[in-house]
Amino acid sequence: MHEDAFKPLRFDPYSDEEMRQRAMEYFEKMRTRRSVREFSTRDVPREVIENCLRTAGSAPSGANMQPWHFVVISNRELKRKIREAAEEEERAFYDHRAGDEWLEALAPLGTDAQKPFLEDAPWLIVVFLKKFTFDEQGKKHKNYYTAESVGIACGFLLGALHWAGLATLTHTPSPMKFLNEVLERPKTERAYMIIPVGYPSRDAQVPVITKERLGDIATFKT
Ligand code: IYR
Repeated sequence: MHEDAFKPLRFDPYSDEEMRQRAMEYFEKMRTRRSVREFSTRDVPREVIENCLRTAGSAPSGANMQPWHFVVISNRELKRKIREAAEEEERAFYDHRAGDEWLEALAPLGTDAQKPFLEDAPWLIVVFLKKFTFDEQGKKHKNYYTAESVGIACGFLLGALHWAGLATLTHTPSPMKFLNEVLERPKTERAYMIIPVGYPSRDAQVPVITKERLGDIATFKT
């Protein structure tokens, strides 16, 4: 993975006017994304998922180690197994693992231990974080800023899927160790999140939430 060579950067700036327009358009698109928990079983072409994963794979990462692996599942039996194992963890979470404060914070989302979307969504993308990379000689290399890198790749992926017109959820049953077993991934990888992908069911509902305003999330020093 040694890339010591350099090449000129191709960079074609837009005019200020185009840039203003594009920034606004992107915001208007991305602000319509919602986490969906009620999925239709309608199929999504594999090629669309593949290209969104290519976008995820283009994300920046610590020392360009690309410390991610995506397991992409449409197999019914695997989805059923994942749902079963996830619901078992979630029952423990909602019964006793989560404190009252956490449950209170979740109450407006209306979530519970039932996770039908893990079977209904046509695709599940399970994102793994690689603490180490093995080179061609089998030598183990430590990866850097893995959590940040995988988070960025997931952001790229969620953006790409939304742009393509698909619904997603960021699902993190805890703990997610069972995914290494079910999906036969090595111990050096840690399941980071499950992203169900597909169409919302016809009658899907989402909680009414608000996002903070720019002045509350950003401070400008000019
Ligand atoms: N993993 C649980 C609980 C949960 C936790 C957070 I933080 C959320 O934003 C949503 C849910 C579940 O999926 O139900």
